[in-house]
Amino acid sequence: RDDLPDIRRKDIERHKDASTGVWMTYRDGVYDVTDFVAEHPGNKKILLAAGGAVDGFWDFYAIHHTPHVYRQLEELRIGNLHPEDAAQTPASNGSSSKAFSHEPRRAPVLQVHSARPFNAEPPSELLVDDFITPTTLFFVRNHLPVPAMVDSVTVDGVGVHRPVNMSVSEMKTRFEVITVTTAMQCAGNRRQEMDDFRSVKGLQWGSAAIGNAEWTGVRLSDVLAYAGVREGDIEHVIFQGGDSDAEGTPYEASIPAAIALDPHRDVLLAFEMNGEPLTEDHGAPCRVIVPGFIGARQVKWLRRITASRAVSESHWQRADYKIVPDSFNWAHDDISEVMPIYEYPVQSAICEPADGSSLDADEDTVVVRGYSWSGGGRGILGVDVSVDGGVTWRAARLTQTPQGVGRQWAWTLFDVEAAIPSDRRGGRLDVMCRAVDTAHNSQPGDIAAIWNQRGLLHNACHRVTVHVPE
Ligand code: HEM
Ligand code: MTE
Ligand code: MO
Repeated sequence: RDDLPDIRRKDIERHKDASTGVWMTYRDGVYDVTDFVAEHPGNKKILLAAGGAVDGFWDFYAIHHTPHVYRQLEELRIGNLHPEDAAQTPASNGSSSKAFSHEPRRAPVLQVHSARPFNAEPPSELLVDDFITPTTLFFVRNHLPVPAMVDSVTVDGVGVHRPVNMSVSEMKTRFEVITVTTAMQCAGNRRQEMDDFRSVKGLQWGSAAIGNAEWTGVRLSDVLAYAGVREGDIEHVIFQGGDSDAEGTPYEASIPAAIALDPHRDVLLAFEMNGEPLTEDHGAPCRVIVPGFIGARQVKWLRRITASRAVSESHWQRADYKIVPDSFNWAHDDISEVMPIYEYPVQSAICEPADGSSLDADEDTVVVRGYSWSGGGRGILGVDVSVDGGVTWRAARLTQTPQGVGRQWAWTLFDVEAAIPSDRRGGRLDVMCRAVDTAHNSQPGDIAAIWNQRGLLHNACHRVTVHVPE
């Protein structure tokens, strides 16, 4: 960046607020983040680094160490840190090694989007080999470092007559233990495709930030009834995780009380995944499972359940996991007024063939396989597949397990074998899929209609291109 001026540290220190503009450094770059502050996905935390270096903060908030964030940062560059000052800036404050001391071993097969905190998804071709996703292949989405294990969950808040503080073994003896098969999908699944269309802010998830598992635990509705909580007294139930940020603020999310108290919604305090105790990455020893909701509400490392009249105060409930349209102005509009996302809409994606792959020369058909799912317990009625870019469609064969009306929590896998049109030899096939759920909702045809600033709920028709040999 030879074209940019050298700037002294003492000049940068004078730019700490809106009146002077907000400047920060990263390594030897100087950035003017004045306009970016309001729309920063991590909220006002960014101001902790106002007039100084972000390097030490990013040791802990290491989610920033991605090419995607570096690219956004470079767009804000105004200069280079003067070489004499650069020599004196400590590169790191070492806070990361302590915070990340509980990270478990992970399967090498996962494709890592952020190493600290750990965020990774399996290769999508492997995702649909099994109806039940093996735990080692299940995507991991951690906002914060994995916490030390603590085996105790408390229940408190409005209307709680009998405060509860129990371990997993006490849960098992006091309440009925049930197993529910449900898919879980991150609201950021398929964000990368939306980013390709037009830039969005967030981790660049492919289409495998989803999995389908068997979760064993006790009903939240039983636990709340035991504590004395009654419908009518409260509006929301807040879940607090054991993981917390650099200032000690824990991960938290909430769900509407009507969902939490309804036994038919199968909301669980789960301690097993696929018949084994929860692993560290998936929330050991106990997490919340809210079938049909986005992953963000399904709090891992559960420590505390609070019956409440209001939604959780957390950043992830109030300022993130919301659909922020193009027209939203971060400086003037109030993000806390925007409806939080709970249920996921209808989704499907092709896992095989992989995008950009080549078919075998001697094949005259192509096998297309993938997953489909809808939130809110809506099942999948059908999945149509096109191999000619959406001109003609055929129904795929479905693999699903019946779970009852309004409780179709598990995903539906699909497959179809289609003839390769002879005019495609030596060219490309444009493969698409489109699911319809039991409420007859279908997926939008194009990304433009649903594009949003944080790249959430990307459920437009999935499309892959494959090469056909001569
Ligand atoms: C989240 C960019 C500075 C704290 C994010 C995300 C982006 C971003 C793109 C979204 C990540 C995701 O959801 O996947 C930037 C840029 C910065 C900056 C371009 C330029 C200076 C900072 C600083 C701090 C900070 C200095 C702290 C002192 C956070 C936090 C989150 C976040 C706490 C939320 C993480 C989460 O949801 O788990 N930032 N950031 N950021 N950022 Fe920054
Ligand atoms: N719970 C806590 N305590 N901390 C987190 O960072 N991430 C949430 C949710 N629960 C998270 C959490 C998000 S955004 C998702 S998508 C799911 O966990 C992912 O669950 P998994 O990592 O078991 O796949
Ligand atoms: Mo998520």
